[in-house]
Amino acid sequence: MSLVDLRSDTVTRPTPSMRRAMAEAEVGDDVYREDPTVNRLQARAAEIFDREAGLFVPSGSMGNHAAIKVHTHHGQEVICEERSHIYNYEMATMAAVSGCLARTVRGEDGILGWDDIAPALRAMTAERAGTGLISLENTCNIAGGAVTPVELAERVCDEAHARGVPVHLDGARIFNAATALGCTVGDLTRKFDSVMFCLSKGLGAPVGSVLVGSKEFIESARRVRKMLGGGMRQVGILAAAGLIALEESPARLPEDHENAQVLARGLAEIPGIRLDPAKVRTNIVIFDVQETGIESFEIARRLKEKDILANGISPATMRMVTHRDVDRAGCQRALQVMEGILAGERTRTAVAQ
Ligand code: TLP
Repeated sequence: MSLVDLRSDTVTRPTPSMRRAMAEAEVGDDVYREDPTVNRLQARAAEIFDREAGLFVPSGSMGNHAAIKVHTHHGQEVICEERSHIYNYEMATMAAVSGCLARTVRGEDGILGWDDIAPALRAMTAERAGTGLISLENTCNIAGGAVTPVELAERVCDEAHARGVPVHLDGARIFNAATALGCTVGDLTRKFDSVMFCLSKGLGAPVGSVLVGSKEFIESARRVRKMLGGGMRQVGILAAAGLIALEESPARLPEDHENAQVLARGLAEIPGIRLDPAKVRTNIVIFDVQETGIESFEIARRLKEKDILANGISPATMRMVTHRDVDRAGCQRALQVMEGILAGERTRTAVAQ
């Protein structure tokens, strides 16, 4: 039986049409801006997001780093959600590369509104370097793919701009957010100063992310990309897959969201697992396993023995992510295996008592 890989939506393999486009891609040296396929991808991304320019970057992390570096200067603070990717999973780059301090704030379900952010703002004074940037994440990964609504994001941008503070969006999964809200990514991101979105998550490309913003911002981000070692050469072979991901994949995201619902409803019925399926609106399911009596990492190990891959994200919580390479039957099999493992554990503990 084949492996059901629910560790992340980053695990998808390129489709036959992506591989064909990669093989046939027209290429040039992108550091000289001469790769026609990269140029097409950047222009198309800018058009979809209604921005002046786009920049192809090797990873979401590099897109976020470039944005933070351009928007801030050393010693400033970056306001972000406590569970955000830029704070927890990017090798402290905001400190190491941009010299910034994260000022974290907890938002209900990972969603930051202006009322959460306002108390964390710091003006520049004799003792304080001040807030250089606010960064939102939509969907919020570790809060279970939570979706920030348009009005909430726009108010954050308006209030921040009124105070001269730029706002960046880590939109690694912004197409999932737009799918859940039934709007376009343009509608959802119009007021942000910069947006990073990933081609290599729900959209299924093998590599790459795009940063979009004003011409001036993208020019600066291009220099930071080079500084970080992200100046690539005949990279049209990757951009070609990215273009297909961008054009074809958003339409199939509802399927991933429905599969995540199937997982969420099934998991919620298993004794010891806690989650609210109503809160699962996109492709990420985060659940609490504390009452099962087994740590998440051990559950992940036992799942793997049965060809189901999922990640523990803390001893008490696990994550399952749906994507193009896992279907409904795979999700159902994951549920059966999970049920079996936990039922076996309950019997074992009952016998031992
Ligand atoms: N997320 C990965 C892991 O790093 C946790 C995953 O499997 O979900 N922003 C957000 C919200 C992300 O979830 C990720 C990756 C990134 C940025 C970084 O993207 P990459 O991995 O391309 O650097």
